[in-house]
Parts: sequence; C-alpha cells; structure tokens
Amino acid sequence: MSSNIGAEAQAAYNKYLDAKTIDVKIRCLEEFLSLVPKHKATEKIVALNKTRLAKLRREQENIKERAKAGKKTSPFSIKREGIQVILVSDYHMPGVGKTSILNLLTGAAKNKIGRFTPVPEIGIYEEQKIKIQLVDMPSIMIGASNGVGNGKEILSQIRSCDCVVICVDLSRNVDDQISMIENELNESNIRLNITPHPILIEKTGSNKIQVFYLTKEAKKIKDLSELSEKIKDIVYASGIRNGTVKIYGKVTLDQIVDALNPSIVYKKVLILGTKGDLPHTQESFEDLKEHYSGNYPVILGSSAKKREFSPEFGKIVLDFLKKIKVFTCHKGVIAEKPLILDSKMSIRDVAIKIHRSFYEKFDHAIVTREGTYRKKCGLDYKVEDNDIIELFTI
Ligand SMILES: Nc1nc2c(ncn2[C@@H]2O[C@H](COP(=O)(O)OP(=O)(O)OP(=O)(O)O)[C@@H](O)[C@H]2O)c(=O)[nH]1
Ligand SMILES: [Mg+2]
Repeated sequence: MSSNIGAEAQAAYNKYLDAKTIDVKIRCLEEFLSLVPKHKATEKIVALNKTRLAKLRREQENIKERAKAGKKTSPFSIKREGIQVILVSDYHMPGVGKTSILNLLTGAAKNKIGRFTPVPEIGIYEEQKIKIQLVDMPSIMIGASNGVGNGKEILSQIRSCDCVVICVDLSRNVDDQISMIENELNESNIRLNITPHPILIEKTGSNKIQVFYLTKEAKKIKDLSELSEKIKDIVYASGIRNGTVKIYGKVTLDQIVDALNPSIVYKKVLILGTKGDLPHTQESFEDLKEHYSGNYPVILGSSAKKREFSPEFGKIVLDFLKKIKVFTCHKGVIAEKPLILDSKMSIRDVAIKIHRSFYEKFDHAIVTREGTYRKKCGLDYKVEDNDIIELFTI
C-alpha cells in the first residue's frame, strides 16, 4: 500500500485484512476511510476501498434479509381456533372442490376457486355456536410423505388437527382418490379412524420383558404363549430390554409395532363427496357409502355449485369426535359461547378448563340440565351436552 496513507490508516487497513467477519471488516474499512488523507496519490486506493465497503454492506444487508425471511412464520403453521378440521384431496386438474367448499361455508377465498391452492386457506365456520376452523390444504401429491409438493408441511399440520375431511370428486374414480390419500397418510404414520390399540408398553426395572393379558377378550386369544414369545422378540428388537406389555383386547403383531412407534398418531377422518350436481354422481355417492362406510362412519355428499351442504355439519363433526358443548353461567347470565369438552368429562374438567383457581377453590357447582331440575354437584359429576354450569368457590 502507498506510503502516503499514514500510520493510523495503515493500522486500520491491516485490521481489515485480518478481520474474520463482515461486520468487523466493515468497521475497519470505515475507520480506514475516515483516517486516510484524501489527495491525488490516495485517490485510487480510496475509491477501491469505497467499492469494497459498498460490496460488504450489500452482503451484510442480504444476510440480514435472509435471517428475517427465516424467522417469518411459515404459511403452513396455522394458529388453531375452535375445532380444527382440515380438508384434503388428491392433486388433480381441475381440483376436487375444497376451496369452493371453504368459500361456501365461510365466505373465505372467494377469488381463489378454480386456481391451485399453494398454501392453506383458512375460514371460520360457526353453527349452533360451535366454532370450526376449516383449513383448505393444498392438495396431496403422490410422494407427499417423502416431501413432494410441500408434503411434509401438509402432513405435519394434519398430525395435529382435530378432524380430517377427505374430499373426493364424485365425478371421478373415487377408489383411486381415497387409496392415494390413505397411502400417503399411512406412510406418514397417520392412522385413520382407528382407536388407539389396546396395548400399553412400559419400561421397567425388572430384567426381562413380560406380557400380561388383562381382559377377558385378551385372554381368549389363541396360542397365547406363542404370541407372547413373538411380542417379546418385537419389543426386544425395538431396543427395550426390560419392560411390561399389557394387552387389553385382541391384538395383531402390526399393532404391537405401532404401539412401539411414538410417532404414530390416530386421526378421526370423514369423507366428503363433492360436485354432486354432475351426471352419475348420485350412483357414485351410493357406491362410496356402500364400500367405505365400514372404515368411514361419516360420509357426506355436497355440491358447492348448487350450494348444497349438510346444514348440521358442526353437530355431525362434534358427535363424530365425541365432543360435547356446555355453557358456563355467572350470576344467572349464561355465556354466549359454549365450552367444547370430550364426552364423559366432569365438573373437575370444566373448572380446570376455565381457570385452575376455580378448581383449587371449588366449593360446588349448580348444573341445569334440559328436562331436569337444577342440581347441586361436586367435582366428579359427569357433564352432558348442553348442560348449563355455574361454579361456586370458597
Ligand atoms: N360442477 C361443479 N363444479 C365444481 C363444484 N365445486 C367446485 N367445482 C369446480 O371445480 C374446479 C375446482 O374447484 P376448487 O374449489 O378450486 O378445487 P380445489 O380442490 O380447491 O383445487 P386445488 O386447490 O387445485 O386442489 C373449479 O372450476 C370449480 O368451479 C361443484 O360442486 N360442482
Ligand atoms: Mg383450492
């Protein structure tokens, strides 16, 4: 470097050459440029280092932008509200009609019908004070379970929802559509309409794997000792050396494999036939019900074009999910919005759900049930659909 720049500027420049990060390089170059005397002999070196500085600042800006973009929440991570119901379908042109259904029920996504939906569209559907968050997911492509077409993001949302609606276009081959979706969900460890298997596997301190059959039904299984040996081998292969396997009903070895896999989730799924206004869709709908009602207890038909859709959708979903709605009451005023609970829940669950302090300071509850008198109840009292509940604390 030129000897015209002075010792201080030279030191700053040396620091710049040694700097490891963009931020430090920028600081050193700024210092250098402020120290270097500006005259003809240093003209070139100043210009050269101004260019370097500008380039470094651009790089710094890009890094900041990228960091910001990384922090942006993905459109696939959805904030839950009410009961979350996800509409899925296979990928096809034209689409199955999910966005049309979302729009029919919620008015959301009006201008998005007939165009591929690349990210989830969300609407809130309310019926009889039941709030359902409807999510219109991008359609599922073959290979979604391996990540094709944002498959990982779509399937990870499905894992956490309350209910899945498989939408099938009744004017196309229904079996192809359902088997593709079943396959991709199954590959992603999402089990459809199966109650969790009657198996409990726990690690213990004892130095062996023991299998117990704990119900009459479980004890009736043929060749119990042979089955136990197979179960022990499977459990051992999973890495568990000491543990108990408790069986509460009929089981298959596949179910033992599932019970050992913590990433398996069980989802309630219903089927919705779409485009019921097109020719031959009525026959197709009847076939659908005949062949699939064993695995899918709820199969509905619809036509977004004719604005036909079950007026009881909210109640159907609630019944299917075995949920009930109760209303809290304070000094005789009944809350507008219901509390959604799992059926068989008690006053204890209501108190905890409202606020833990209601549980900790609980004295008694007054429950008003349709067709019965008002009743004073304790924490264990089982609540029912449409109960009106007033909690009293000490
Ligand atoms: N005849 C008839 N056509 C419908 C009905 N519902 C939707 N369509 C048409 O089907 C096409 C696709 O509808 P969309 O609602 O965009 O389908 P989608 O499932 O959201 O499609 P993707 O986002 O691409 O997966 C559009 O041209 C709609 O007008 C219906 O009930 N009857
Ligand atoms: Mg769509």
